[in-house]
Amino acid sequence: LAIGAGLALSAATGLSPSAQVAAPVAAPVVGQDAAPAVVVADPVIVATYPHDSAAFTQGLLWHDGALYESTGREGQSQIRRLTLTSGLVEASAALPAEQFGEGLALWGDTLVSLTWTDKVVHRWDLATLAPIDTRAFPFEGWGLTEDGTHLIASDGSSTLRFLDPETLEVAREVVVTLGGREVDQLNELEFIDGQIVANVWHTGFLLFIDPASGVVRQVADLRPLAEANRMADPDAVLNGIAWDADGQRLFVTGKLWPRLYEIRLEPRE
Ligand code: DDQ
Ligand code: CA
Repeated sequence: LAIGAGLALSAATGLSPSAQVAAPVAAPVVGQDAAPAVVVADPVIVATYPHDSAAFTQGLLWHDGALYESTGREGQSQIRRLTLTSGLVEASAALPAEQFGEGLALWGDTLVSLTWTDKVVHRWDLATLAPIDTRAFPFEGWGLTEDGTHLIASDGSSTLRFLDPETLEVAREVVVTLGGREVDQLNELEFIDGQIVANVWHTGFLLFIDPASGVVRQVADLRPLAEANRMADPDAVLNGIAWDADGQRLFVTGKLWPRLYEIRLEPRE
């Protein structure tokens, strides 16, 4: 039984989910003794950078001194290389106009990108962004990342799929739970220090997920950033997590947000 992300978040953390999502108070769950503790963390802004406020951000990653971003919406879906400090698009490639771009991951010297409901996955040359090939994919595409062995994909449900990077076959699946309840609407992903980090669609929360069990160990409350970037367009939500492993820098942004942040997380007292 998948219940709303908001319910699971509020039950497990005592946090109301979001200004944008109703905050029902979940009934106490019986037999929660086994439910693991969830750490709540708050962001400290280390740096603020410009971000293209026309970019409907669907995927974000850092590699070798640059940000790579995939954008969505039909007719506006692109793969982009960005300069961090200026936010400028240094190179870009367009998806077919009828397609809706989604998650983005790096595999070798290729970028792999999902589409929402177009049932295809694209590969792009990392250096030139030239298209390499397009393969069939049976699932909705939301977020994408990789753990060095598999691609990891979300589809808006509580299930994450580990995919063979060459064949796209499903090697295994994990169901994400928070305080013993399934949490769905998992969207953009990033693999950070052995954990899968996901933002939950239409909330200001990041979940830090144990890839073996699906259990959420930490929730980062980025609602202040979401609030600071709230637009008239209700689709302008937190979406975009990138990790610079060498520099140990965490970047976040959102769809249509004019800003991209480097943040550090501090456990709440
Ligand atoms: N997703 O990225 C969460 C998978 C989809 C976002 C879609 C938001 C705009 C939907 C507009 C749909 C019009 C048919
Ligand atoms: Ca990412």
